[in-house]
Amino acid sequence: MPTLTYKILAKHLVQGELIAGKPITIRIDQTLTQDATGTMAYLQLEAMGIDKIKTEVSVSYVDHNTLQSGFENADDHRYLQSVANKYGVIYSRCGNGICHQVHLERFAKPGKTLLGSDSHTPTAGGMGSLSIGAGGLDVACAMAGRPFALICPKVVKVELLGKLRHGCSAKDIILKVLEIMSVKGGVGKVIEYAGEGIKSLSVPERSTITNMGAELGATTSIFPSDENTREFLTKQGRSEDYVEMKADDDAIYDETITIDLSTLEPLVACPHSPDNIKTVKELAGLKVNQVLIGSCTNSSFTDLMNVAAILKGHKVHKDVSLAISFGSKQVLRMLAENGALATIIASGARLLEATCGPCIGMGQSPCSDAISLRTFNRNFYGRSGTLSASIYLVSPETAAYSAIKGYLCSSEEADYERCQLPESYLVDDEMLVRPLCDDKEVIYGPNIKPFPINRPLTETIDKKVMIKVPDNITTDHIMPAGAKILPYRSNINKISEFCFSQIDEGFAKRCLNNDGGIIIAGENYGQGSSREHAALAPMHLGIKAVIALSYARIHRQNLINAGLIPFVFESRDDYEKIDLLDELVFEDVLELSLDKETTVYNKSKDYRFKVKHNLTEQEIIIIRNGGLLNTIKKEL
Ligand code: MIC
Ligand code: SF4
Repeated sequence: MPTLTYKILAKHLVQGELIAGKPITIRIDQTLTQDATGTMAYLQLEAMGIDKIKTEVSVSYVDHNTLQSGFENADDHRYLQSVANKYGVIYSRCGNGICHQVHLERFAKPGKTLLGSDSHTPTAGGMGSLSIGAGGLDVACAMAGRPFALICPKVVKVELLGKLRHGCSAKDIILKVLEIMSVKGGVGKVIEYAGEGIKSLSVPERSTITNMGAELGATTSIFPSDENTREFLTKQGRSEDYVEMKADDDAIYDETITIDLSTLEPLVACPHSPDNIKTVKELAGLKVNQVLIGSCTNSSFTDLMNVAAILKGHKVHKDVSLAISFGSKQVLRMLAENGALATIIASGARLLEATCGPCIGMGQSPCSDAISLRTFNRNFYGRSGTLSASIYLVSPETAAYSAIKGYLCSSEEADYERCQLPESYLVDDEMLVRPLCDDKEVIYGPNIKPFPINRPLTETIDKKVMIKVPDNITTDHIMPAGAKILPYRSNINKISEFCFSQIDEGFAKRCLNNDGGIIIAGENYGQGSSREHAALAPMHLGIKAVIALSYARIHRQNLINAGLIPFVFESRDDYEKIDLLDELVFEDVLELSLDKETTVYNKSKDYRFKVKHNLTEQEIIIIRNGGLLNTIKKEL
């Protein structure tokens, strides 16, 4: 009776019972890191004192911090290459492609577990791999051979029926799921796709869906592996990696959602949330300034062939800047060789590297008040680098057709044939550097600072509220990215200056003037990325605890790993009553135990309220030690 998720979990279970809601640990077969989270992860790995990684495959990708307007990013790349060589990690050179796209093409395997220091690691779920995003420290631990701790998830079945109509695509399916479930609907759940409808979806299309499943807050999303998976792997020259993986026919799910693909129409996620869904028709005619195609969601060979087919014989509208980034060197080279790239160039599109690029604000910030259509997965406030811009998320087909027209319009009207998988993919692994594990030194640059370590919990917390934020605050609000800030990812002292800067410029200074404090937040605090920096920077600024109505999974774990307690309010009333700079005393925080709540005294307003912590036994130990790295060092 097991679901596909529970079959893979059972095979990898190290501790605990497979009962939804209970803590478990699982063995990790593969890991991936990218450069913006990777430097921290490898500094942490170095601190663990192992000789060589213990996973089947670990790959270090360089795809985020690729704009080199100073020495910092290039120094990070050099460090990553040298440390990968030492510990046995494969290094994917800058230009080889976006981590998730390359991992899908070259490494992901059905039935395996993959842990990645990037929230879109579930991309490989399109292949039938149980792929989970986590903070860099958790990934470092997995590389060192430690099992990964998680809460055993509930499983939601999304049953797909029918076939997509002309002009619709996989992106419209995940936008529909987001409309149904919302950005917090997936917390504590794995989304498992099933039904007749999946037969018409190729692995890259399935991966668009599992990729953007991260925006549901889900632990991960997964498709079964079947003949389409075999076809993709065979065309990638990896037929031996195929195994069939599927749920039992009588599998029992916690929830079921049914979507008839033939009823879908092109959809769009409106500012500033991926679940703010409308139909393209509802917004048709909206004048567009910028169109960006690419990112780990929509940059496969088939996606870009569909784009080329729509652009063929047309010019990009004179008022629109269309820029395209390619998922991988494989995709780019195949388009170059089959002529599609020439079509794209002829249309007037701007060509970008095979990297994340504008998705993480590395260039292409749009003009003031711009309307920007993107095939990406996130349209969080400020992420584009232009605070006044409005970002709309659409399929590659809608994006390409709208770029020609100059306004948002439905790709149902575009004249093109949906592209099928190629005869075979062009396999060239030359940009994957195999590690020699020799004695070559690890090279650090001057911007690479040691990993910050918290202190064990020894005092009662008596601090002021440094910021109070509403529901659905993203890690992009907490620790913004973009070309100006990302070069400091290896330097927590420097990057901390930018903490919350897009919504509260005075936050960092206020923390320094008050010797740290407390963060007050609403529901789904820390949704979005896996960046540990959203926990490390507040910790560095002296934040001792967060009290929120609820948390996103990865951010909650990153807070605990950094030694910060993610307290939970018992009611929204308690949240409402607190104001900026209120002084809060956590009276029995030193007695942290599984069943105990903590009483908080609001000294400024003279009343008490209770907060929960929902920590597991192991998490309590981590908090007491001042974080996961301290705990591991103690164990060693
Ligand atoms: C993102 O899409 O937000 C990122 C940039 O890929 C992050 C990782 C990071 O902040 O480095 C993610 O998704 O985890
Ligand atoms: Fe890169 Fe964007 Fe994907 Fe994050 S979401 S991994 S920034 S392409």
